[in-house]
Amino acid sequence: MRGERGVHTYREIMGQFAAWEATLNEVLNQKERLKRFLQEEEFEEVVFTGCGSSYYLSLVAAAAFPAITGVRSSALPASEIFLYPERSLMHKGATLLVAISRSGETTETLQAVEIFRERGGEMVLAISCYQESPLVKSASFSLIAREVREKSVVQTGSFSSMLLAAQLCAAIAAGRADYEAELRALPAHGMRVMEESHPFIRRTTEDERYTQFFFLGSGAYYGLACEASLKMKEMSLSQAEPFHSLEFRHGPKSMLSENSLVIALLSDSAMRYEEPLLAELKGYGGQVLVLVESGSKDELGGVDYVISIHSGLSELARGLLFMPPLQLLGYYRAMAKGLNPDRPAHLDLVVRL
Ligand code: F1P
Repeated sequence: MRGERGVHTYREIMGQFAAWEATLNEVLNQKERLKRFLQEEEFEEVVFTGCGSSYYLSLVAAAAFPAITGVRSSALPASEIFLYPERSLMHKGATLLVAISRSGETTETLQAVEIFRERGGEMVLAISCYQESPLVKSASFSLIAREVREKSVVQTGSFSSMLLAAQLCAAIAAGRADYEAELRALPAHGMRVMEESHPFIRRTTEDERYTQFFFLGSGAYYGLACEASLKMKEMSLSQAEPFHSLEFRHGPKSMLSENSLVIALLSDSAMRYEEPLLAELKGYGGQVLVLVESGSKDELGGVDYVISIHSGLSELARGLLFMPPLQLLGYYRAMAKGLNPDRPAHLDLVVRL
């Protein structure tokens, strides 16, 4: 599969808004069936699992699900579930396992489902892009982002579309029509945010001074920071690390230099604490880029760059809008370094053990 560098990744990043629209229709068409499935068994907790990007998606979903549904949730890499089942699956019978995998073929995720069932677990919800995959075949119910057929090894539109499916699932489980309406508005907002931020992202990422990237987020935005950091790593082979925002003070800030770009995803809940942190980081020589609902550089502690998304949506609905610009950040850094973001070094489309 040769060709121009990055064509697939670029197409998949830019095409994801149509995929979101299709995913919304796909899930909402099954709303009544999904509701019945979720009401079949009284589950007391939800465990989200996956590998790589799909694990980071699990982190976002597990942080958002309790806030929407009131049900306790956690996220674990699939390998941790099958290696340490006694610690990971403590509430036999009362757990909903949500297994997430673009391919539906990743061995660790399949093994996590197997061990869950062996230990008496019954409810498995699969979120994937492929109906005919082994994961979907083994699940009790599935949500498929079937428009997504990525050719790039790196997950972009698949991540955001499957995350949207997970968020819709929370809205449906809780009967939250208000949250569902917010999610329906995302494709239009996504396209607008992308149009507004694209030239800026391209310019910033071509700046060769930046060799080190730190991604900060708290709550549900931490998983997004992890995924954005992984995009930067995989595509551009740059040093990139995610942190819970306030954890950055506890050691990692020592690594800041004039070659660092800190990318902070600000949330309403944590902003009061995150703003002073950004002002502090400015003093250590790095540059700071903030993604936020709205705010100016001065209002945000004198940071260097701001992407304001002006969505009018709640914190948990709007997080998804940060992802396309953050994916582009990795893409353009890779292009500027002469790399091919479609095919990261040593990485395969599916990891089979
Ligand atoms: C998980 C994953 C991807 C990554 C690469 C290797 O895949 O880690 O996130 O981009 O393709 O596998 P999946 O289980 O979501 O298909």
